[in-house]
Amino acid sequence: MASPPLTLLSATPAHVRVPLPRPLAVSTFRLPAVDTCAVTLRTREGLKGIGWCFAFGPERARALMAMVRDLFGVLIGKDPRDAEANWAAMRRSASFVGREGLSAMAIGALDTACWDIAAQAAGQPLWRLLGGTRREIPCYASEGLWLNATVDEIQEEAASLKARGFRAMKLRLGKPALEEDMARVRAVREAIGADFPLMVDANQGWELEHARRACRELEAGRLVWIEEPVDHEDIPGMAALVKESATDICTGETNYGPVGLRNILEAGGADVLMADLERCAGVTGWLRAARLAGEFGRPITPHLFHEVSAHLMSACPHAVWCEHMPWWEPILKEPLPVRDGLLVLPDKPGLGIEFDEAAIRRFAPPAGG
Ligand code: SMN
Ligand code: MG
Repeated sequence: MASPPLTLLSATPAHVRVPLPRPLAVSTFRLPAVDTCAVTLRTREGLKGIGWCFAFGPERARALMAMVRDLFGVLIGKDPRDAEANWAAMRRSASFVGREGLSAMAIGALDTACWDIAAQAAGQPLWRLLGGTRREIPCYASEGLWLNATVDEIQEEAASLKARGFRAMKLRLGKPALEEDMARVRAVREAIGADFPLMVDANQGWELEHARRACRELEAGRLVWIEEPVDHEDIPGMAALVKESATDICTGETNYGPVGLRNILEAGGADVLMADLERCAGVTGWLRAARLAGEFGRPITPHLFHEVSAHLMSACPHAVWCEHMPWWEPILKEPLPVRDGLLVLPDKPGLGIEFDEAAIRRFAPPAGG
């Protein structure tokens, strides 16, 4: 029996300036708050789905809102379950201004909200709709160990993340002197022990020759991976490091799917491919990236958005280590729980999360501000 139709009726984007516990810094940028465009999609039949995207700064969040409104013009009246066709139509429509950048991010939020609705309509959590089998997803703590914290502070933070039950964590590197970075790795290792899984992220802050030296010296740190050692467009540089480094190189979060990620894989520019939900233009694009990584025999790991990414990992046996970044918990009714260091996927249909509308209003920046 054919399932009854679903018809997309409206998209409501909201600008939310989500506060951070404290301003953070990595080697290449600072972030005082997370300017987010939170999107709610509604169908004529009364279903509601959510997605969100973010860019650095309030003006860019407003630009995202405009892109979401504009691209919803492609979706209105469509069935949200026609994911591939809707995704392709939105990307075609964005061709003139470019399918990457803000277009991809806006498409990502809309596509994610469509999948939320599709899974609700099927009466299944998204992970199960996608054929997922894993219910508990390994994750690493990523909120913390920032570059603007002192060595003492990161040592304390590392100990406390471990005490909270996390089974892995990520440290930001990219201080001007390599010796400073090495001291930070040693301090964290002292706090968590030699065998505890530890990733590092240089956030594209190194020149290639510096990265070469760093990769050699960091071998002693027994790291899970070294992330974005050089500029994300320097794919030959990444590929050289993949060949030379004893530690795995992880990259991809800043590159856009599907073209950008294919370029990395074809050049051998990543041991582990990191795919970002919004730069892949949502669930549809992320799953494509995962298939591509599989074809190249590479593991995939998601960037941010763990409330969505964990569902996708469930359906991808070659997906490793979900990044746990609780930035958006203040605007959600309930966080995705971490139990014994594992993200526990919900039983509820859809994504299983909802926006806290009162929080969305509370964190809305003043009009015109
Ligand atoms: C990162 C990305 C975006 C904002 C802050 C930090 C970092 C990560 O590269 O991988 O989490
Ligand atoms: Mg990173």
